[in-house]
Amino acid sequence: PAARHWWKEASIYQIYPASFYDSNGDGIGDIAGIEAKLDYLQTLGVDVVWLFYTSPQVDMGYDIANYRAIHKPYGTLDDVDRLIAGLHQRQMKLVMDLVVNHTSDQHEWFKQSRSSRNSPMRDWYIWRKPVFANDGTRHPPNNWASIFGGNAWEYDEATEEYYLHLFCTEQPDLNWENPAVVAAVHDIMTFWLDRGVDGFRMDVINLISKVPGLPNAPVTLPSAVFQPAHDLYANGPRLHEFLRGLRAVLDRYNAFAVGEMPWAKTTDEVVKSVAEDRRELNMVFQFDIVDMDMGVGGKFAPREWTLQTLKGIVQKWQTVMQAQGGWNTLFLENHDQSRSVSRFTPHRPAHRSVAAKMLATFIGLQSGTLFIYQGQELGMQNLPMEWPIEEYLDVETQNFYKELASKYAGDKARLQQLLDQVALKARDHARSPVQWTGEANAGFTTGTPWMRVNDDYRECNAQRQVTDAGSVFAFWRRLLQLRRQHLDVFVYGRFEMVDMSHPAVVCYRRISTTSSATATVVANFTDNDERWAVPPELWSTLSRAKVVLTNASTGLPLEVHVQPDHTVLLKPF
Ligand code: TEU
Ligand code: CA
Repeated sequence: PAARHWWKEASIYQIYPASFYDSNGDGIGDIAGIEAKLDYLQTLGVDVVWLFYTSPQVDMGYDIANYRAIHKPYGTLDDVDRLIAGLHQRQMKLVMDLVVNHTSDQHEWFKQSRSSRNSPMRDWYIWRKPVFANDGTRHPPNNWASIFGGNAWEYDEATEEYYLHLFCTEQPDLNWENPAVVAAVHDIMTFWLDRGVDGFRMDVINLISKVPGLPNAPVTLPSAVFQPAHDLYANGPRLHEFLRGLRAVLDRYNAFAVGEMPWAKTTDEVVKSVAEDRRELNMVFQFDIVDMDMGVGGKFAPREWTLQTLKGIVQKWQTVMQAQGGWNTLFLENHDQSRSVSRFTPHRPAHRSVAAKMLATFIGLQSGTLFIYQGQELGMQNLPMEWPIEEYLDVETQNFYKELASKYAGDKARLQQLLDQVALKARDHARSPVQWTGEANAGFTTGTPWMRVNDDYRECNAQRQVTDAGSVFAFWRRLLQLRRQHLDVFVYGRFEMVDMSHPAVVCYRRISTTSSATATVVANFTDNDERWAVPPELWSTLSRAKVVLTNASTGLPLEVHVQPDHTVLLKPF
């Protein structure tokens, strides 16, 4: 059985500071706002809070200009110290985002590096000479596309070379092949760990080692000039060496790390990064579930998914981690994903609450460390379909829209299809202000919110839900309690998928390895009544089972198990 650790048992709540709670009326959430809501978080029952820092905000804080200061509108280092004290007083912990694949182009390091080809810091970033074609035209060193659209290389007129930026132009990639960069990152970690931070969420950590020589990517999008190059810049040959270096710093503080790992090539690669005996990361975010509905053309390309696809992903990761001594994270939302009720269940306002509870149960009782994104505990949903594109402020959405609006200018139907994908998947859906009350601006700010508040705040807000025993909030609270009370089942127990093939129903079991306790989760993902035949091996267990958590408003769905035909009638969701 897996070794016990606090970071496996914790439930982690992600805060997106700009949209959490504004304490001073400037329309932007801040650290003092987080402090003001610590009791709310404690009531919910989470153990760890994750947030981040200083930057010109081209990519909302993922372009860092100073690793040792806080973005001014969020507050100061003193505010952080107070927040850490407030959390620790409540036996809660703090996780910081560590964004070290790239910096902002406003970081001193980059300013130095770009100042001249002979700069002592030139080699801190990835600079390459242009390629000149026979006709004399200048081209970037390879054909890589940026993750946020266009070319991954930016030409610097002054020094006549290109630098690599996998994300925005303003986010130059650091050169991890340079030991000085590695040492600088270790120093940043020490700086925050000394302040009392308990761990890090490491942004795109598997991109820090790239394939040597940075070769051209194969042409997979023939109509595009620049090609997706994930296989060349993700999980490069030195990744595990770098991860072990980061872990050595963490180990001096008993701190932990969750690595974000998009585009990992194989399951094995991911497991290697978290297998306990390898001493690399404690856990990773892998993207199989949240990439399930993305087509070949990228994030905004549509792709149909089925419940069997989802079950296959769950089954694969739950089994592989358990078999190979790795550790999972469990998440359906974060600041880069749209709202799970709108995305993974049939989107109908009348079903919002019951669907949110179903998803909570589905994800929240699996094995792994559970992450909840702000607003998910309230069942917040996507922005309304009819909102115009101007309300979407995220750089990814904006870049994408600019590119496509011109490309499909003559084709209204095609353009509409793309806008529908934005309405379904844009990162903006997760970034609208948290809905605290039914008052103006959902009680998020007394000023003008930096981003428009979702129209549904009068029905969906924390004030209503905290006191309502039937709310999504109350449901999450009970679920987190249950998880904590039965660690041997829900955190350390074995996972078994019961029904891989039913198109509408998920059923899995959790089985303690230290006692006779077991739990069975049954969920209907559709908004129809569904009949599900209980497998014979579960007849006796389920007829004796006690229902401990249900989102059914009338009756308890599991009571139906004792009916003679051993069929469960599952109400919508
Ligand atoms: O995200 C990495 C990542 O893989 C995203 O580009 C993801 O593909 C995209 O957001 C999907 O829409 C991290 C951060 O979470 C994200 O907010 C940053 O923009 C990105 O890194 C760059 O730092
Ligand atoms: Ca503020």
